[in-house]
Amino acid sequence: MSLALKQTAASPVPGKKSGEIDPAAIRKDFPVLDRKFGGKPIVYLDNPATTQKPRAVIEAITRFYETTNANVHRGAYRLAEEATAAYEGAREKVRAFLNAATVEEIIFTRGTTESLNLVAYAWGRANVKSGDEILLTEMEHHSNLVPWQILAKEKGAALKHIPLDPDGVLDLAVAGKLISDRTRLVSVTQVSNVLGTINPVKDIARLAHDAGALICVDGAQSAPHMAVDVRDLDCDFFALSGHKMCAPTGIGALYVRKSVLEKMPPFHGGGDMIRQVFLDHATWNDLPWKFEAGTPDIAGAIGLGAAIDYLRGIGLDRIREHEKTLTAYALRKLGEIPGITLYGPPDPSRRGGVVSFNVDGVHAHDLATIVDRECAVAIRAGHHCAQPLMERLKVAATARAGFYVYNMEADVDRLAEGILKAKEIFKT
Ligand code: 7TS
Repeated sequence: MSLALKQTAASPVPGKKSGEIDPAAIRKDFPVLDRKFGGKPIVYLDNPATTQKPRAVIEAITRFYETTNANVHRGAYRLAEEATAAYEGAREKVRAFLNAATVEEIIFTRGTTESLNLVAYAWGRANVKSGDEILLTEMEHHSNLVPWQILAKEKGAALKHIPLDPDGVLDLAVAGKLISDRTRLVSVTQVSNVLGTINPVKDIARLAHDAGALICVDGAQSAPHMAVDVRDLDCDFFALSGHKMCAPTGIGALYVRKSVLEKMPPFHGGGDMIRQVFLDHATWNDLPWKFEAGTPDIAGAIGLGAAIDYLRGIGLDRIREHEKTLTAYALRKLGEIPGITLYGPPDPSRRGGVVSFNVDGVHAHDLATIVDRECAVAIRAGHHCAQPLMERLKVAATARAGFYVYNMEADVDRLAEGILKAKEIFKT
């Protein structure tokens, strides 16, 4: 039975916070999902790359430009005061979304990549020295690998990596051995964008802190899909991208524990991040603005605030449950296809809504092209910006489907149909 049909008199409407969500109703909130290709409504499964935007977010951005547009933190006039209040209001929404203690701990960035680079540059340059170690994992996205490689090279520090077991789960026994008094930072993704693995960040944070190291969490694939509580996780840094959680591209956030942030030098220099500037030196603005040089993406931040309202309106726990059910269905349904290899933990409760796969005799890129052309299904194929993980899996590429609030079992069925079509074309 498709999830869309599970809506009964007792079932909640999308805005209510208990029970199953109704993806067919939610789908109507997303104008782009009205698009048809070859007469078929698009099935959008490239959500780990970026999600679609609900009308509420699009309208919040339009409303800002139509009614409130002005630069922030500088105007004496009412329009600018309103723009500043809307921008800072969005920061409060991010704080509440992550359950951070104070808005001083929330820095707006362009996304996860910039957030992690901020940590590597501002915190890393001040705190990592020759002989120190940074501990990562074998499943990281390039944006949680390359900034640390640059830092380690500059400082003469060493990088270590927590290995994966054959199911694509981090080996914590080895992690415990890799952490030492030389470890300055452990930086790990909460959910893998390829394997879907949910990592035990809280346990890793404890290991890191016990060794006197800090922990940085790449939340690009977790924050959109499950409730995140940075205080419960006890992490020092948490990075997210707005565009993967219904907000526009170009906006994201970085949470930094206040006691850590207070000791960090700035990232970028320029307007807004200063208190006073002299010809030869400057003093810094209060937190968090010390870390936000120049005119920020004001409309983007407001869009992110609207996206958070939208997601919290549905309920993050319900989103997680929906994706767990859908992932279990996808693992079953796709698993029936002869010649398919599914990657990541077999247990759906240990993974987010991401399913990577390969089919014998069909290259992942051909699969992605055929499921689109034949069935209007949008999936990604490639290395997913995780080349070391591809190396570990001994593949050049995978095809990947990733689910969100508007996906349903019928979408998985259409994907399976497309894969069978590809097998037919390639005669495998
Ligand atoms: N970390 C993880 C785990 C990611 O999945 C991504 C993007 C990033 C960081 C970078 O995010 P950005 O918003 O700064 O680009 N992942 C993907 C993906 O899987 N396909 O396209 C982008």
